[in-house]
Amino acid sequence: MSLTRSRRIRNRTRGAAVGAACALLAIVGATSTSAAPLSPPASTSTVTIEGAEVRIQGFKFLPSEVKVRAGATVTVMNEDSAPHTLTATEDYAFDTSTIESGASATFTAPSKPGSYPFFCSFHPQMKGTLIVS
Ligand SMILES: [Cu+2]
Repeated sequence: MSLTRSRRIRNRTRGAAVGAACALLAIVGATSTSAAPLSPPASTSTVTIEGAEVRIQGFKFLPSEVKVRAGATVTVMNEDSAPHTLTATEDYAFDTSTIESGASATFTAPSKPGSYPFFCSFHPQMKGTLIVS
C-alpha cells in the first residue's frame, strides 16, 4: 500500500484492520483461483484433427496446443467479448488478422512440419502452439 505519511499516521489505528482485510482478500483470491476448472478437461487438451478448430474464450486459446496436418485449414472462432487475432509469433507464418467478437476466421497451416508458437497481437499474453506434422 502506498499511503502518504500524514494519512498513514492518521489512519494508524485502522491499519491492522485494513491489513487483515487485505490478507483475507488474498486468501479468498487464492482459493478461488485454485478451484476446480469451469470448463471440461477436453477443452484444454491436445487435439489431432485435419481441419482443426480453435476457440477463443476468456482471453485464452482453446486448445492452446493445436495439432494439424501440413497445409490444413484451421478455423478460429472468437467466442469472447473482445476482438482477437491468432498470429504466428515468428515471421507471421500465419495470421487471421482481427476477428471481431462472435466472428470466425480461417488460416492455412504452414506446409513445413514443426512447432509454431502463436499469440494474439492485441493481447500478447494470449499464447498457444500450432504443431504441424
Ligand atoms: Cu486478444
